[in-house]
Amino acid sequence: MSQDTTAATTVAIFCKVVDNYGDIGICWRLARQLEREHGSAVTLWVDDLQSFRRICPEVMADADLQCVAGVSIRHWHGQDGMFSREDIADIVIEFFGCDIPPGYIAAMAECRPRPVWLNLEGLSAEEWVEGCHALPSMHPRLPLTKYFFFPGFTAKTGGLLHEATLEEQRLQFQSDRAARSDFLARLGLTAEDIAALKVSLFCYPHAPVAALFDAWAGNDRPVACLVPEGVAVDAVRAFLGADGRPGAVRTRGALTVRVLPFVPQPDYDRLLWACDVNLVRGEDSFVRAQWAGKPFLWHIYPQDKNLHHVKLRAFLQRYAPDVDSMTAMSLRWNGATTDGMEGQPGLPALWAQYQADMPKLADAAEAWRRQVLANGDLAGNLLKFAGAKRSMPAENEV
Ligand code: TRH
Repeated sequence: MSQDTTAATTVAIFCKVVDNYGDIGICWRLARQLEREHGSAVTLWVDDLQSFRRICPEVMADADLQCVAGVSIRHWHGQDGMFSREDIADIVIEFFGCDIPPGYIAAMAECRPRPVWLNLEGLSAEEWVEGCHALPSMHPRLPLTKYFFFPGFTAKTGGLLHEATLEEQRLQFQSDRAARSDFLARLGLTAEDIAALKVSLFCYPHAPVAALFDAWAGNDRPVACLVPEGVAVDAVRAFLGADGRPGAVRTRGALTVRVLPFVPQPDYDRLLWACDVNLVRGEDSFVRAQWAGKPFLWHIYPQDKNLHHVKLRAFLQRYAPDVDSMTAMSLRWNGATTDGMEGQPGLPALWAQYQADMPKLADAAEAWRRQVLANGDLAGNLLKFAGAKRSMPAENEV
């Protein structure tokens, strides 16, 4: 553990990939930002380098130790028992309660001062989050305290990940028509696709994609649906009449469905900035869509007993609550309502209203971004929190 006060703060992030790309997507974004903007020396421990490689192709899937973008990446696979005091970072972050190695925890307890230990939680707009953010939890045996750090949308939470130059990059890209067209053309889009209403589609397999395709096929203006390889596989195959390989494309009525390659994380941002509407999912793409300044629809990660519908409604109550079509379309997209339920119109009518409200939703996106960023960004808030705890070591050592 670094004792020299002039040395960079060391940060260790532990990430277990539960499924998909959100776990590593969030940890990688946080790691890079801490290194680049705050000069922290970051080690990212991750158990699944294959998933990591999909969002960051520079990552080697078979290296125990590598350095990418200034971040040390360690393949985490049962290295318990090999940690000493010198290995321990000043700030230790476990993502989503991923149980860091007992040997690492034991070495943490040996350090003076003790590291600040945080459990970075999942994102929810529910009110209880404000009461739980920053709560301490004592280790049952060792003199260590772990703090819950919750991302969120209000000043009483840790905020959201947002890089310092993101807004500038987005505005530059969105105001440069040639750069946008070049980017889309490199992904295989034709001039017709670029002129159409461009929708990026990223959702879980149970989304009513086939029904939305039908609605778009009958739309009053052409729609180009851009779907990364591996997403909505069944509906895309049914629409194309073939497997959804990158480059595969088919037009029916007003709708063209085009399969894109799964792109590296920075290009995914550009895709969101270049599209007119973004259908996103999980946590990280959901947050990125909020920074894109465009209308979006969230397909939330499913939970038992439809708990995710509670989370979805909590978000919708905060985000553009006066635009009814956003709520109606979001609930339908997530199976929280069905056609005809609660007097709901069918999906084509819901979409038509949503499309008509897109200018209002673009304004709402800008207002939302300003409102949320007034609370600072997650990486900065996290360092501030850890800094305050480090200056009161006694609290950590009870
Ligand atoms: O992939 P997700 O569904 O991930 C997660 C996990 O399932 C996780 O266990 C769960 O806790 C969480 O959802 C709620 O969705 P998410 O969070 O949007 O992460 C996707 C990441 O993949 C994000 O960092 C953006 C990135 N991405 C690319 O880099 N390129 C692409 O082409 C696409 C489509 C996504």
